Amino acid sequence: MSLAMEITFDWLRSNDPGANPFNAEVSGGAIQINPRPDCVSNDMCPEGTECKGNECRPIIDCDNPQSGPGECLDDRQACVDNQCECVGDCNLDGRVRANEITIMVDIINGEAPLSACPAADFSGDGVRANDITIAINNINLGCP
Ligand SMILES: [Ca+2]
Repeated sequence: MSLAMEITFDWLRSNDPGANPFNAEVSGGAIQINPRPDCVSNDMCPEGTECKGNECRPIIDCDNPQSGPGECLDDRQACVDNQCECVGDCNLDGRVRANEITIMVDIINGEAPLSACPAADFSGDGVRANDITIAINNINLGCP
């Protein structure tokens, strides 16, 4: 018995952006996952991607600060200025570092404004402990 399955790239893109966080290609009935291209600047990246954390990552638009969970990747991006950004990446350089966790804790404690780390708030409900958990995941897994 054989099982055939067809998934088109467009379907992956349009219905579930989280399903295609990598550089995926569909050909000959197989999905091939390619590493993202390395880069040091945006002009090295294909259309629709930008250089962040030394790799070309997809640019994903989003509607408002509450839309990170529905419109961005892997439940690990926040919507900042209508673009999906890695939760906890305060300086938007594509990586979360320990000092950025400290900034998030300062925001929770009221010792820093949200503007110190706009990507701290995953779901637009204020910075909370669950946002710290996501940011630590982004340290461990790398930004989506
Ligand atoms: Ca960062």
